[in-house]
Amino acid sequence: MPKHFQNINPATGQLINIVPESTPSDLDAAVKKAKDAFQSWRRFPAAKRGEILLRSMKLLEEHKEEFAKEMTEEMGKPLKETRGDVQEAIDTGFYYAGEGRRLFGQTTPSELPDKFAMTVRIPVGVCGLITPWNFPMAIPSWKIYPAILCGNTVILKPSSLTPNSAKNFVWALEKAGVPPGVVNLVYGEGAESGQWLVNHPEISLISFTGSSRTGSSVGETCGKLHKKCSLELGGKNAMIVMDDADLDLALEGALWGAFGTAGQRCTATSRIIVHEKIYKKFRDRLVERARKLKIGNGLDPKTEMGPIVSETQLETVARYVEIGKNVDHARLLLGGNIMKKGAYARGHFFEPTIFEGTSNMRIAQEEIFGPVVVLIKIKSFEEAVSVLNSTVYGLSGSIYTQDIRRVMRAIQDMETGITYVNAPTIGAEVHLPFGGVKHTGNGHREAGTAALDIFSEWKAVYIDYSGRLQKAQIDAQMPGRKP
Ligand code: TXE
Repeated sequence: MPKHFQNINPATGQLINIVPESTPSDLDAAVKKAKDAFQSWRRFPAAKRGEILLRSMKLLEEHKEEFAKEMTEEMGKPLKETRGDVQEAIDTGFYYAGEGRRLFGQTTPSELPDKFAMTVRIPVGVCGLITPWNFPMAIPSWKIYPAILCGNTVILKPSSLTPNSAKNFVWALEKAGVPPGVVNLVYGEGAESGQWLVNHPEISLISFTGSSRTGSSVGETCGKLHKKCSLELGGKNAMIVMDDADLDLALEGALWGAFGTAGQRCTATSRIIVHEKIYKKFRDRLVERARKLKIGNGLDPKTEMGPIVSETQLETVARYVEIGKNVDHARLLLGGNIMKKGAYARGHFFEPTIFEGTSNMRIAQEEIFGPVVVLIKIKSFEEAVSVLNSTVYGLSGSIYTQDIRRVMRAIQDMETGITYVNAPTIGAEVHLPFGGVKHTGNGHREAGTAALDIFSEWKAVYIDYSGRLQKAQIDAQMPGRKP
């Protein structure tokens, strides 16, 4: 009897379904299918691949409501957010479908006469895609769509916490006409099946989104095995609120950035850096608003913040709150507790939590991934940017100000892959590059044309039509060069 794992609703504790864990021989069979399919898929015209993507995206549109509901059930975030998650997959499909008629390379003059030079993109091969639970359809779509558009075949291993959303997405691809073997789905716990993908000799590329700790071990193995590897890891994203900010706007941004998806976004706002002149006013209003957030089952349309995805994740959040109180000695302004009463008893709910602290505290340095935010008071713009840059992460940052000089300097000086002005740290769009600097990744970017650089290799092509041997760099017959 193969091993199984349970898919549990984090709002109710109810069992949704039981999922068989892929065995090593299932995984081997998936790689073999992907390898065989690669030979024909890479020759299939990119524009035609794009047409299949378009059909799949239309199927997602047709099933949006149903897929969003299933996602809320297994992941917990409110329906309006899971609709957004499916929408992001739809937008990604639409974007890369068009890319099938571009996939531009460059043409460039040769240094020699009667010679033509250009670049073309070629696929990498079989790609292993490892995805987390916080965007159960959007993140697989960010990886699968550009990967297969470029002519690769893939094996997706989604988080064991959100298997159904991955299944729904792959269903749409298959129904739209993606040939067998091009997209393969395996299920399992990360440490086993994820590791297995990373180590498999026939898998040429690993694209991973998840924790920094797992990401660095994935990167290390890929380095040893000479695999192409893209990593999208953690964040400790900060919002700066300057003394000239529109406070109502900043307040709305702070609430959405910190407590949207119960803080379980890689771009979630987990530090708010506030100028001393408006600090007290902003702090008091934030606490008052956060206290009123409606917490509950994401299927209830009134819910503003859903549960934490799993018991393990809930324990991590609670542990960090203890660190905040007892190790960092930060001042707890709101929340800090697991919600255990009444309707919350069977789910994994945590109160919206606000600390007042300083930049060096552990709760202001380490990724918590829950509804916990730290307020930090600063005296100047320079200090604000220096605090924002003071963590090992560099995913997203934002600034609220009316001063164009500060805006331009923030764009220049924030050590982040994404910078928002007068908007919270969340809200990426699919046609712009997504990813971060420092420990947030390893230099790659997802989404937009940047993802094509992950999922294809550049080939330089030289076509010599001179009819004689021409030697680059050393050919004395080259115009203008001395013998
Ligand atoms: O992540 P993991 P978890 C951060 C966040 C969160 C923490 C833990 O701080 O609290 O990570 O979450 C697979 N080899 N983020 O435990 O373990 C795993 O099955 C190969 C930030 O969920 O990194 C899943 O499919 N694969 C992040 C995926 O990796 C392995 C989103 C992520 O799991 C593996 C999620 C291994 N050894 C968590 N171990 C973001 N950047 O948005 C696990 N996996």
